Parts: sequence; C-alpha cells; structure tokens
Amino acid sequence: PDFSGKWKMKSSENFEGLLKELGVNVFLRKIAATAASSPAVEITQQDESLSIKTSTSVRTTHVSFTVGQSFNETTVDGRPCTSFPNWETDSKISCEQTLQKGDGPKTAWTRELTNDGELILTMTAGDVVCTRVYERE
Ligand code: R13
Repeated sequence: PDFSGKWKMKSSENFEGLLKELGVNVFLRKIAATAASSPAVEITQQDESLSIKTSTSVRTTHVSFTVGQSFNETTVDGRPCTSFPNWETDSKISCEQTLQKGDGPKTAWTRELTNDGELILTMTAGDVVCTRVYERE
C-alpha cells in the first residue's frame, strides 16, 4: 500500500485518555488535546521506507523508518523510545515501543490504510487505546 500524501483528521477518540494513562497532568492534557485536534500529517513512502511529519501549533514530530528495522522516536508524551515497526497485515504497520530510560505503561502505535483510502492511527498505552481516522486532504 502507499501511505503517501497529505492527510487531515476526521475523528479522534480518547486522545486525552491516552495522555492521562501516561501520567500527563490535566493542564498539559488540555493544551495537547486542543492542538492535536487539527494536525497536519504528511507522509512520503518509498517501498518499505516511510517518513511521517505530524504538525500542530505546539508540537511537530518527524519520523523516518523502514518497516522491519528499529528506529528511535518519542512516545506521544515525549519520552525517547526505540520502536520496532512490522507489517501486521499487508496494509497495516504495527509498532512496539520500548522506553530508553525509566518505566511507564507499554506503548505502541498502528497505522492502517483501509480499502476506502482512509488512514487509521491507533496509539496504545497499557490498556488504553486512542483511535484517530484520517482522510486525504
Ligand atoms: C505539549 C507538552 C506536553 C506533552 C504534549 C504531548 C502531546 C502533544 C503536545 C504536548 C501533541 C501531540 C499531538 C499528536 C498527534 C498525533 C497524530 C504532554 C508532552 C507540547 C502540550 C500536540 C497530532 O495524530 O499522529
């Protein structure tokens, strides 16, 4: 599948719950959730290599990785982690994260391209799942 393109978010569920599970205080949760409600996501992909830029008014992240190879990124609450992305199906990447220091809930994300061309992002911390649906701009 080709994840390439500019994406806008259609819906988001439980983003604040995710941050709460990660121990983020209510003040920062509100700021983060407000900013994260209108992100701009740009993905470029060549074969198994993806580059994902996620921009908001308060925080922009940029990750580049090859499926099947570990890379460094940060968890959604900003802690450095090592990530291991794999194909869960031929249209879904599943990525497990391991904190570089300290401990916290187990975190992971998935990104899936659906048949109708939507991108579904899930982010997990412990048992808490946030689901965000994107459509092409
Ligand atoms: C600010 C500082 C406090 C912490 C935080 C966490 C997340 C975010 C902002 C902040 C944002 C995340 C956006 C994620 C998106 C994901 C996606 C708690 C560290 C800067 C307030 C804005 C858009 O959809 O891929």
